[in-house]
Amino acid sequence: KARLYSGMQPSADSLQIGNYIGALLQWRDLQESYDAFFSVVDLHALTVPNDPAELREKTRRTAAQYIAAGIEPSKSTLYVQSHVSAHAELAWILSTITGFGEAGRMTQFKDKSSRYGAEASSVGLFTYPVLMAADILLYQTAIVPVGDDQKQHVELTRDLAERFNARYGDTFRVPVPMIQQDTARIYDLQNPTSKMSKSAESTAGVLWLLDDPSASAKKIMRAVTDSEGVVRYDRNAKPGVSNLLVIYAALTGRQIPSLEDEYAGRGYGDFKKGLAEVVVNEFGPVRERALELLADPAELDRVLAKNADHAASVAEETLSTVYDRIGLLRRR
Ligand code: AQP
Repeated sequence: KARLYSGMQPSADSLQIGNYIGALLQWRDLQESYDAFFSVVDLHALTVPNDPAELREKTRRTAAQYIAAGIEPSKSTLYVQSHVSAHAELAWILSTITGFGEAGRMTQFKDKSSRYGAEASSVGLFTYPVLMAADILLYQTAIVPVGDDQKQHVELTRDLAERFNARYGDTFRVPVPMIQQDTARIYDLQNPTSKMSKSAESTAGVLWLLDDPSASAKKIMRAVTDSEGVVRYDRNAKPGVSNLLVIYAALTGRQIPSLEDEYAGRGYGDFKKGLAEVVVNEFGPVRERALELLADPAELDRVLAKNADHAASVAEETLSTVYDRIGLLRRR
């Protein structure tokens, strides 16, 4: 089976529905046909300020939500990034072959650093894509499922792999991004032209996986729409309604035209009620399972440790080859 790698940052207590539809649902299917590695990328989360106790809690919660959403730790390698020290080690090596200008062209850094200001932005935020390249290359990954916004980082990963291979001999597999379709992208319910995000400034338009079902239903009922009153998909003219249609279709496996037919001649109220029911039914069991897993943190930690052992054994093999190729003297 070909290798696949993906991860998510533990940047909130709960994942949001965009993470669920855009990542977890796809990962769940992909784990059947790939040798999949799914990481909770806690080292990446350190690139913005964090409270230590909260970070630990968010890391466990993120892992629990992976499992609750159907990632099976007996089938996929589900682990915490910092449990495998090779990530940080390879990131250092790769940073020495990354150009300063090259890293400076990453648009995510430009966006985030302008949000925090140059003085408040860390060097870690700048080298974030290099750590991501290490994550991917350590596992000789063939496929990287990511959102459109991460495409540039995977391109950099490919460039670094090719550069290293050319300089030191064939070492890394050059990975290919698997870009999620536009219909897998979910927007903020209150601001339907910007991507729904765990770290959004206002959470009024964010649907949390672990929220109380009635809170999610309320947010859907209050979602921004338009004055046309017709349930139809038009991403430009009707971003709010289109976003709700995409969520509805993704969670039910139905096609958008069939939903448009079902709600033809009915108001947005009916449509939102229908969607709220779908979301509550989908999230209910996921939430319950996640809370169950979190009630026994020792068992969850045991599962994560076992998976980290497997990840480490694969990663260390790559790292060891890298150290040899670049001429580090091995300790005897
Ligand atoms: N709105 C979204 N629609 C579809 N997919 C999404 N993803 C995130 N938001 C949406 C996918 O979820 C995974 C999470 O990646 P991440 O945790 O590294 O961070 P992100 O992409 O930046 O996600 P967030 O929720 O917006 O987190 P913060 O606020 O921490 O930056 C990725 O596969 C992403 O495509």
